[in-house]
Amino acid sequence: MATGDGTAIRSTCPYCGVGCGVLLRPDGQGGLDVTGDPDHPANRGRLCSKGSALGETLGMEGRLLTPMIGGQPADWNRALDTVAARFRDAVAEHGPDSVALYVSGQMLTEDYYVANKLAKGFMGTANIDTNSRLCMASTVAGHRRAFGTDTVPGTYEDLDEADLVVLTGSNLAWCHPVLYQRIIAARETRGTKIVVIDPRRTASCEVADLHLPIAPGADVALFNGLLAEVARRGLIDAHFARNLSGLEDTLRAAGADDLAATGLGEDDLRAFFDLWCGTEKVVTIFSQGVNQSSSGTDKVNAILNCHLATGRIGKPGQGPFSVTGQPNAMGGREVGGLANTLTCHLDLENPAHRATVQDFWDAPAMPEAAGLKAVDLFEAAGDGRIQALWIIHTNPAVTMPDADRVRDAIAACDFVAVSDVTGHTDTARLADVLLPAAAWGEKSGTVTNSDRTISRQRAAVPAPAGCRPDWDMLAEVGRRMGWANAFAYDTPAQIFREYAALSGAAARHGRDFDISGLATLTDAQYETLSPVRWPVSTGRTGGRFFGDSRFFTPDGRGRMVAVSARAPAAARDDARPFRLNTGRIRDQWHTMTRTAKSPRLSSHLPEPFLDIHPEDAVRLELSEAALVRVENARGSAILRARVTDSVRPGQVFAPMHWTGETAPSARIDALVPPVVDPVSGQPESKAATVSVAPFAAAWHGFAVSSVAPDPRADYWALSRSRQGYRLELAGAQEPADWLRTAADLFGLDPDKAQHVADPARGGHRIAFFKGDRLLAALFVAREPMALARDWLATQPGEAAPGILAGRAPEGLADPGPVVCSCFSVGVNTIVDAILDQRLTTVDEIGAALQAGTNCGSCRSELSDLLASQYVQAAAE
Ligand SMILES: Nc1nc2c(c(=O)[nH]1)N[C@H]1C(S)=C(S)[C@@H](COP(=O)(O)OP(=O)(O)OC[C@H]3O[C@@H](n4cnc5c(=O)[nH]c(N)nc54)[C@H](O)[C@@H]3O)O[C@H]1N2
Ligand SMILES: Nc1nc2c(c(=O)[nH]1)N[C@H]1C(S)=C(S)[C@@H](COP(=O)(O)OP(=O)(O)OC[C@H]3O[C@@H](n4cnc5c(=O)[nH]c(N)nc54)[C@H](O)[C@@H]3O)O[C@H]1N2
Ligand code: SF4
Ligand SMILES: [Mo]
Repeated sequence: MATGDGTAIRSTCPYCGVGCGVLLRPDGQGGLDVTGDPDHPANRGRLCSKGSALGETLGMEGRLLTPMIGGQPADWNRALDTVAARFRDAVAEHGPDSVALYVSGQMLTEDYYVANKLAKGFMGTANIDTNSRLCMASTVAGHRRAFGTDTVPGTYEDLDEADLVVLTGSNLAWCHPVLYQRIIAARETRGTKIVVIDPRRTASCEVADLHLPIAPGADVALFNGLLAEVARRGLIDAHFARNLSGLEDTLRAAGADDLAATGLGEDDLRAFFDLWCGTEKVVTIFSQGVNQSSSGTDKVNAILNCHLATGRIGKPGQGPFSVTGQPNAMGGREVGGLANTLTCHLDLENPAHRATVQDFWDAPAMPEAAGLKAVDLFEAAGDGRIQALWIIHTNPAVTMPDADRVRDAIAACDFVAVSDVTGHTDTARLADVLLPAAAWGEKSGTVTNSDRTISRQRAAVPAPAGCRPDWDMLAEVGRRMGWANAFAYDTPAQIFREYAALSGAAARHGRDFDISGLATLTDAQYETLSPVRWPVSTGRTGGRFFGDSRFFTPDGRGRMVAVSARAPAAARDDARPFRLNTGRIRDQWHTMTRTAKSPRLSSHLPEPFLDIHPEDAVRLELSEAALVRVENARGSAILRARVTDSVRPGQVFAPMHWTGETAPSARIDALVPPVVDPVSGQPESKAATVSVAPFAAAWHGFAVSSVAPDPRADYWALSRSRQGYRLELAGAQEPADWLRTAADLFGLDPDKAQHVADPARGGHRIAFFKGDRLLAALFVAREPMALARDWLATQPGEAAPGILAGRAPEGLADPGPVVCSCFSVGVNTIVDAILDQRLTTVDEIGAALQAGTNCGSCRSELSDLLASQYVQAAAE
């Protein structure tokens, strides 16, 4: 839909589950200008650093533009026929459970609906699972246990209206930045208190009134302790509790748990209990620190128990709030995209529910039991039980636990099709058939965000000739497998109408998900559909659930679930003394296939790292900026150590983003064991155990280049810069000939290079020029080097006579790593301004440098800089 001025198209950001509205304006060069949509209820015009940089990620570089079969370009007909034939043959020879789909919470609802209909209704297998298994499965299971359905009770307005917001297992400041900004705004107007429960001190702690550095995995113990305290203080809502089952048992179990497991001090616990018990309007936000755990479902129920017992649910400013990660994680749950769910929040195991769906689809076959969940699914792909696998919109060779084994399993599987926008992923490189997908900005459909708001994604530029939307490929394969009528879709609007109509039929079973009010949208109405919160039926639109204490369980009562704390599955011991926590950084999205294209986003944290406590660093004798080897029985990684007291002694943290394409030694899921929660099947991605030791590097290198380098070294990490690429390198053995090595690295002529060597210190500085313009430069030393990296990264393409000095010429400062991505303001620039202009607040920094004045994602880092000892000391 175009906006009032007729030039912008309204759409939704393709990253996180906040679901911010964006305005897209073609920039006249094939790209798009992307700004926040002031009219979207999720963001009211705001965007975070990732949303603001969308325009930089849409170029054709790296795009997959034609189908490939066995590594050779092929036409669409052959590619789709091949997929259909391989699936048909496998089903015919080995039965429906010999095939599987592995899909994604980033697919549009229309894509997801068709995938699920194809697998469950027509191929006849429930072997369709999604990366939401790694993300939301524990919440889904917890909601279903407590409410009878997977229902998010509240809305974003609750965040504006709460007096206390508890973030547990959520780094909202970096992962849902626009929601975080909403809470900060509420804090400014109504004084909302913020509590963060996280083993690490994260950016979200910056403005928190209280940070509880909980022992990894101990959320059940903490919320059980809270529930016992609620009971002790007489805060059980007796009226509400009449409609709850299991209260007594749950209170007993809660009372029996030991708060010592939380590792928290008396004062912290008391402060938290006082705040929670003393504040009626409390929202408890939870995310992956809760879900990605071998007790994830119990953690979810421990949180829900506290809200149910106090009746603080489904009322303005009150409720448990699971924030969804991916843009359509919620939509995927609605269509029943998991191996153990059925569409429209119906139950796969319920015969009446199945019959409704089967009749509606006129489906030949419906599985009666859950299919293989992600971890089991890839195991089956590796051992021959799955003969044909289709992976869509996800990169499991990187993001699944035990990732090296998953990579082997994909390689071993008889037939693997992969649909992606690029062929350069660890997963796509293993595909037998590669299907080029139309990307965000080129395709249309709907997504549902964390608060049940359905928004349109709209095409603003045409897809490249060789690319097709995911729903279209799925429907093509459905038709080619013999189900011409069931998959006769020409537009996403048709699919959406069918789905909305099915939700009406499903609602007859007394379920929550009903969007039948949208079943008769015309194409034109679908085109102009404004964001709308479900349910959308004749009975009601939007709103909250459960404030009236009516639930979707068979007896209509909410269920308190008795839970007891369990430690993470992997135990620490002398061989693996560190607990490895993993997660996200502010400016990268998962496996970086899109965000890493943006130089701005790439310069925030350009290298994979391991956060480790100073005491541990001393014990391990880690030197400044050392590389470390992190290891366990599953795998091994080499990462840059960052010594910081944001993690506790004995705990380390590494980001999940780096891959075979960007830093092959930093595939962190190679170290995550495939241990899952027994109820949800969600892997424990945050509590592996590992050893950490210095990596004995004989040399360290740093390179900048305008041509794509081809690194071969024990350690390397590649990122984009405005002028091309920057690269960190290290190796255990020094090559014999550095000039040759540099020439091979860049694919350039060694005769055209300048080479300065310092044999005593193992130093080499090698630069390649074309005319007087720098093409590439490599700096090598025995120790990690202090170079003006961010300035050097600006030099390729420039006349750079003094480049080999490795530092910016007099008068030209090195800006340092980018802190504010929106205005590209580096840390050195900020520190200089703080000192020179005696700035004391984040707003003053904004006034001086613009930093932090657009999306606000960096404000917590700015206040960190203001408080940093270095700046304090220099100012004195
Ligand atoms: N920048 C950025 N934003 C994103 C994404 C991205 O890739 N990049 N991905 C999106 C997706 S799909 C998701 S699912 C969300 C995830 O959003 P979050 O869940 O907020 O992100 P994570 O960094 O995975 O983990 C959150 C925190 O859990 C903490 N934690 C670890 N163990 C425990 C524990 O036992 N208890 C508690 N209480 N906390 C623990 C970690 O230290 C970490 O700070 O982010 C979404 N937003
Ligand atoms: N250790 C550890 N592991 C984790 C996590 C963690 O916290 N720690 N978090 C887990 C969580 S919560 C999640 S959600 C997963 C995410 O993990 P993944 O989903 O595997 O990661 P992405 O990089 O988002 O993969 C999306 C893929 O889709 C491609 N793509 C982009 N647009 C399109 C399109 O329009 N169509 C198609 N067909 N493809 C497209 C991208 O190029 C990319 O290859 O990782 C999980 N793994
Ligand atoms: S918070 Fe950022 S990443 Fe998430 S939807 Fe909004 S702009 Fe996109
Ligand atoms: Mo996620």
